[in-house]
Amino acid sequence: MEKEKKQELLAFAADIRTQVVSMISKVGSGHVGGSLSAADLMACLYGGQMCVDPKNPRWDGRDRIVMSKGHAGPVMYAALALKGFFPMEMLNTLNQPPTQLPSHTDRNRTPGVDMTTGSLGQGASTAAGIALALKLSGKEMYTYLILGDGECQEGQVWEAAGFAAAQKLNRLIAFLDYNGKQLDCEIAETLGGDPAFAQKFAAFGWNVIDVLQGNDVEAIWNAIDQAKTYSGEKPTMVVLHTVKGKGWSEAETQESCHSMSVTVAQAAQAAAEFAQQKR
Ligand SMILES: Cc1ncc(C[n+]2csc(CCOP(=O)(O)OP(=O)(O)O)c2C)c(N)n1
Ligand SMILES: [Mg+2]
Repeated sequence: MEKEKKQELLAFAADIRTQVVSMISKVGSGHVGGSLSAADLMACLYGGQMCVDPKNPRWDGRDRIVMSKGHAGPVMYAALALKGFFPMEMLNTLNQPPTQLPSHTDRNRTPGVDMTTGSLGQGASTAAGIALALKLSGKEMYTYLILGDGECQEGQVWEAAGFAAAQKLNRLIAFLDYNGKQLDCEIAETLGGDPAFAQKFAAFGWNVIDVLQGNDVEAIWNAIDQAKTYSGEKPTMVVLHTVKGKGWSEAETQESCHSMSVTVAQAAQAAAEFAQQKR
């Protein structure tokens, strides 16, 4: 990756993180952890990998995106606002009715959001449906799906995984935000050890790319390139080994940063930390 491109993505990821914590501080609390763990992925998707038009969010030729872990709405809103889908000031309205930015992503409210999510597991099925519809129409666009690791305890994820493989949805590119934590405990605790996500998706007939540095923009970018150059018929799962709350020491070190209260003063302190991460 060119040095300038990496620099640009690092800056974008830091700006996304700054906006996530800032918007949550305006409402007082929210889903910090799972938003920050996915910030680098958002930077890569909206920083060039995904084909979208901020001035025409429903453009038919766009790639589609389903944030199945819908509670991470803030990280998507930050990326969308920074890309110009809507004014930055709108971020201050997060989760305060009649906002266009509900805590969980909603396709009927927010420009750039393709699917309503929040009930974990459902986005896997809707993304498979979107990818199938595009394929049946002979269209070349990609469908991107973002899943949580706790979310993968929903049986629906595996129903969709089998369906997507059976339908040969090779333009469905999914990401598993494997941050090791769910709402109130560790994944290993719930599943009794190593959940072996890469092996499980491979067994369900997916092309799997395991990214050990799941918060490294260059590693994520390269994985997406690899997914796009894959010429087989399988859907692709990119397993991103991430850190919940990544980038903000206060969140990373909390016992649970899944949903946490954030003051305006804390947001300013977090912004200073993120500013250091721009290079
Ligand atoms: C069907 C369903 N059950 C429970 C919840 C409540 N819930 C919201 S987030 C969450 C934990 C999700 O953990 P994970 O998928 O690992 O997300 P992340 O760590 O990325 O925040 C739970 C249980 C929900 N939204 N939907
Ligand atoms: Mg998790």
